[in-house]
Amino acid sequence: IGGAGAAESPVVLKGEYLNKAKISDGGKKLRKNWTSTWVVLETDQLLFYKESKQEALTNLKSGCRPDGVDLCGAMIEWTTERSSRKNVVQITTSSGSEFLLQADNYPTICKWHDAMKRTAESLSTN
Ligand code: I3P
Repeated sequence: IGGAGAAESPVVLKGEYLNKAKISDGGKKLRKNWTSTWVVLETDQLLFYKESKQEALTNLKSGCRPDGVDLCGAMIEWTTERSSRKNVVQITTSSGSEFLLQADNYPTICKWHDAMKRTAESLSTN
């Protein structure tokens, strides 16, 4: 089907740096490693880039896909148990992988929590 933009979905929230930690992969626990990540929310998935400029580069190269999380069937919830940090959102995917997203600024992370939750809900009711 081709074309650089073929696989892209509309952006719901533009890129922003958030702290991210993947804590389990398909049910297998991972060692937590927080990293600053450029996060973009699309209508059906959450994309992770190392840096903001990587988003533009990836979009130019067809066939090059960033790391992402399929939000269909995902659970989005606040957690105070999975981290000692404040403002932590947990994403549990349908395949059983778990991610934490965090920002020190509460309004920032709140905006991401609400948008991801709405996106996941819209996908599961389709
Ligand atoms: C982890 C590191 C994380 C911490 C995590 C530690 O240690 O300090 O920042 O998570 O806590 O295990 P290490 O670098 O040795 O792997 P939080 O900052 O989210 O608390 P945890 O094991 O309780 O998840």
